[in-house]
Amino acid sequence: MGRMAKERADFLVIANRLPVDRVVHPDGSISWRKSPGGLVTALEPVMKLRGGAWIGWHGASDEDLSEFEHDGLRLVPVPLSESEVEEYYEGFSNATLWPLYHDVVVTPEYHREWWDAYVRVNLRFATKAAELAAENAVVWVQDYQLQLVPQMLREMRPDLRIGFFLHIPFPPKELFQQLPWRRQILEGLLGADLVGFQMPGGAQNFTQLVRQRVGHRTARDTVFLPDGRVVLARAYPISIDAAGFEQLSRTPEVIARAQEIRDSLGNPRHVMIGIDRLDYTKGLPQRLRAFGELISDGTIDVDDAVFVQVATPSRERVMQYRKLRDDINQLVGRINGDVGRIGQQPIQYLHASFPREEMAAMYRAADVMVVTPLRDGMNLVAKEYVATRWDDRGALVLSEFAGAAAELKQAFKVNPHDINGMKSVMLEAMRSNAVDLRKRMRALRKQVMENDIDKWADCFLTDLASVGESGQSGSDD
Ligand code: GDG
Repeated sequence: MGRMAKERADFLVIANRLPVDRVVHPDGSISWRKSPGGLVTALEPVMKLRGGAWIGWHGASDEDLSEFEHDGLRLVPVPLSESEVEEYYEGFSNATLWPLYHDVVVTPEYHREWWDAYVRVNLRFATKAAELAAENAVVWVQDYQLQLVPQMLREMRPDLRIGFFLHIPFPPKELFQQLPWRRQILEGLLGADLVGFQMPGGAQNFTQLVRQRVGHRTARDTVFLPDGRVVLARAYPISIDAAGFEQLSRTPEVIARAQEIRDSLGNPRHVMIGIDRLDYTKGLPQRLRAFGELISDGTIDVDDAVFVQVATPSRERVMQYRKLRDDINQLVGRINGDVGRIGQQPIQYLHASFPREEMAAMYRAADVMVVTPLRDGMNLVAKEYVATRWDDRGALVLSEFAGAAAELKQAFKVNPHDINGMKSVMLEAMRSNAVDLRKRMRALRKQVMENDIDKWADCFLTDLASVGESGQSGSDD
């Protein structure tokens, strides 16, 4: 085989970001570090297992890098200009689509220049993939930033098998229809052979919109295109490398560090922990208010409980995220000021990101893990917590509005909009007896350990390989 042919890939993942962040050391040298966030957590083990190449932006603007290897992964950077970062990434992706797809938790902004940049950048990703993909390769496009890529790529390379997976919720039609470019997005996604969603509801929203807005015939999870091609729309609830996470949490270093964390908190009766990207979808203010009120109204004593909230810095140049950061600072300051005592800050707030080992130690240190998004595609933090509880101890408080709630049935469920409800469920989780907690945790662990990320990828890729084969053409709904 010639050199060119060898460089082409049979399996390609395309995501907005490469799975690494650049670190500049004091001596000026640079290295790359795995970046936090759900998509990376999920796909990194898949890529390590299957090989192939990962196409994505490397995180800095106005810089054209050639491909490189990191930790066994073949990484292919796509450049973005400063204005594209503003208009395609911070603008259309994170100030239009992100809030629209998360139930308009904040108001989405619609700007035509942002859309133009979104089209331009999607075309750049598609072109790069078209160059790199071997004949008949499998290309797996990821997430809301790249919804036009499937169609663009199919036009350039009809030989490819194209899958798409949306990591965030796909909204109901009442919301999606706000989008001035709704039809283009639907048609963009229909370029894929298989469109994957976290939840069955997302897949149904999509096929319904395709029927109504694009006018294609659909039957259950199948869309029939006029040219005879079929597209499947199905749910694949994403997961984690559950065994790997459990293994990490069993190491003597992590176990010792978990104890050290509890000691440094003064060994209170209840250690509650929240870990999230600092995002307005994650319901941080609501849970901190609920916890603060439990102390201020005397239900729990400030000596008995500590809430550690880790908020990983995220999208810091987007206005809504800066505002959220200020709001949380203020809220934490107010609660600690109102109910704290000397040496007793009931909320320990950390605006920082941590290595995986430290995350595992925090999960091990938490009696109660509090996960209360207002809307979340899945939520991997909830699953990671469960994976580290190999002694069947600990309690998970989980929002009904996280995709994970459908699978993690034995969690303590909350409606994050209902502060009183949240207070009583948090209290129930704190006060439950060991037998009840163990029963719940066993069931949660069975679910998470049996449905890991390998299974998720296998299901998706097996279905992707078989789209269009006989047996899938159903009748009209
Ligand atoms: C999107 C969807 C969906 C966080 N801080 C640090 C860190 N993390 C890791 C966690 C976890 C991941 O980031 C966060 O994943 P989530 O699923 O909770 O949330 P999103 O980032 O919003 O992910 C979500 C996901 O995609 C996958 O499809 O579940 O619904 O919104 O793995 O551990 N990791 C490290 N340091 C940190 O400080 N090392």
